[in-house]
Amino acid sequence: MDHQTAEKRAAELRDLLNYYSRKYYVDDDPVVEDREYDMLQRELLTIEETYPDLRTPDSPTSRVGGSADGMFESVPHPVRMESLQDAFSEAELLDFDRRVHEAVDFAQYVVEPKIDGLSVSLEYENGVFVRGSTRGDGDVGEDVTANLRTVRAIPLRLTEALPYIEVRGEVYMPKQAFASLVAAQEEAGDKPFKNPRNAAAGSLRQKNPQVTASRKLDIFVFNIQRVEGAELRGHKQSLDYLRTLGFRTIPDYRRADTIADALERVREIGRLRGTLPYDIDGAVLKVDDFAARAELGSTAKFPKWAVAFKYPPEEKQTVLLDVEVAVGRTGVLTPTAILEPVLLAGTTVGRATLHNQDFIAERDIRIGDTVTVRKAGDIIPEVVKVDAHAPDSVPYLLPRTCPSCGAAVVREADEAAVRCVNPECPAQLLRNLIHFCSRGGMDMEGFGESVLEKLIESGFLHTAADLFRLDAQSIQTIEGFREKSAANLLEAAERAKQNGLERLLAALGIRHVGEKGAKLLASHFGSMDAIRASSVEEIAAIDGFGGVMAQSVFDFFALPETADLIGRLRDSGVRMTAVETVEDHRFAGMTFVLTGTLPTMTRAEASKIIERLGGKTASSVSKKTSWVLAGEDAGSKLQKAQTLGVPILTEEEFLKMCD
Ligand code: 0OX
Repeated sequence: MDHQTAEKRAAELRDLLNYYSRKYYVDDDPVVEDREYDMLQRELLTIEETYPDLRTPDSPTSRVGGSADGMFESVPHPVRMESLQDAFSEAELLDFDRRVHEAVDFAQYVVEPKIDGLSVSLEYENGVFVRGSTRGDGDVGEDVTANLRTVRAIPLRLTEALPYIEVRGEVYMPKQAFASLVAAQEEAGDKPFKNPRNAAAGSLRQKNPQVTASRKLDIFVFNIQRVEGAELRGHKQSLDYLRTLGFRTIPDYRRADTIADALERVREIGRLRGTLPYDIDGAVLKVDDFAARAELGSTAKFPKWAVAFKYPPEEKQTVLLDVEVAVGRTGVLTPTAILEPVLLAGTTVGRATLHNQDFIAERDIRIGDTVTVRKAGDIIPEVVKVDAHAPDSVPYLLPRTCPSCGAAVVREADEAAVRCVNPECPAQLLRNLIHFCSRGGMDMEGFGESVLEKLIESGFLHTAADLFRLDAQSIQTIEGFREKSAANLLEAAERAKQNGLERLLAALGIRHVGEKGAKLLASHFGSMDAIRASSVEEIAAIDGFGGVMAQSVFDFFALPETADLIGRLRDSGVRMTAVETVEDHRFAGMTFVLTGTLPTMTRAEASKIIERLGGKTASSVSKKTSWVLAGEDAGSKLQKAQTLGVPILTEEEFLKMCD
């Protein structure tokens, strides 16, 4: 890879990894599998090793663990808590073995499971537990002694009054405890933890130790960081010793004399993975002999005497009990597999997407089949393959009629999807109206799915235009609606009439046209009539519009149903022209990036001002950025702006520019 390509890719990887880790640590909403994250991180590391000048202070590779946010005291780790280098294939384990044997003549390994929890250090003085801390960045962690005391498996007094010992272990939440916790959180209407590791981390970082105590955390200890009063020569020996001291040690550690034995053991742990009562995400190979370890030493990040083999995402076998077919907003029939529930990657899975008819046909998925399921991105379950057909089963075909309205469905030549094209199909109408009223559309508060469903059922809504013709009396015939709640709905509808062209276009749900497309159309044409009178070429000429989008807009407006709907909306008093937002054009052609917390306004408010003055906002800093508007705690974007020489504004300076 040449320098220029590497630079571009490194920037991409940094943005991506920062986004993923923010979703994971801050939003508690992981969006990719850990494996994917690890692989991307490794790609970035390789680039940075090849081109050290591309290393930036904000690189996700410069941080190995979570960050301390002041809730707990900092604890420096006298012995660094190193992390493990990852291997994703057996070939990489063979490479590891080769490197080990280049450095030392003789090496035996210990293989142990890699527990998916969080690493902690436990310190004992004269055999008494005195301090427990999180790993943090490996050098400094957080003092969570009070919370760790509540973990029953942590001995508060050892069987021997050693002057000093510091051990390292993995705190985790057993799958069963996780399932009960999630059930309780759902019951209470709280946002449930995504996986046992998040749950363990969240439970350990509690202000109130009683909360931690209620969470049924457990621990496996796997290393002696430092000891006074004992002489140990190898890993296996030290794990045996830890046991005699009263620690719950990492389960099933075994010695492997050769790399072949070690690989066999790694495979075996992989096979056992689904049956274990806790989550593991890999197996660890460690050189047993401490003298050999000392000879091998460490890199800046990892010990050279250990490696973690990461297993691919967990898969499980189950039975496909039924196929449920739903009708989406565009009339597409979407099949979902109803499964015999299985525990997969920490959660119980009872449904999985089947995508479309082609997906089903390619795998010949039939009702009653034994199938293998996996979580794509460890989040959305998916049927991977059929393991055995049910006796007397027949290939599954999506229904030929719409499950909602009974009209015949069609399949267009170049599409995988089967659609109901009946414009009056209630399922489609419901999906359409949900979108129409949503935040991204007309933003009509109160018009959620269940309200719309009831209004459709009662026969008050046949098209979106009917939303603006509702009256208090009809609404009140619906259960749960009184004078006040009916008035609120009417008020929301009344307000929405003045939204303007941009929102209306976004609400109409034209294929390939989202909020951004709607904005471009509205500011280019200014009125619904102007759009309807335009040709495909005119639409395609809008900066930011592609041919497919333009054709889709044109086709939408050519439909007689569209003309009819627009006419009805207009008659209902819905505004059909753009709300003029650009007051002057002083920021025309300029792109702003906003970062950090501004003193007096939100970033959304600042964005509105920029747009009103003809400017644009972007989410990442590049050479093309005109200005970076930075508030307090601005992070990597500010650094990037400084590196690239992009001018930086305070809110005060910005407001001066806007008068
Ligand atoms: C685990 C685990 C983590 C000791 C020196 C480098 C890494 N999650 O189960 N870490 C280690 O080893 C440390 N072993 C483990 N089993």
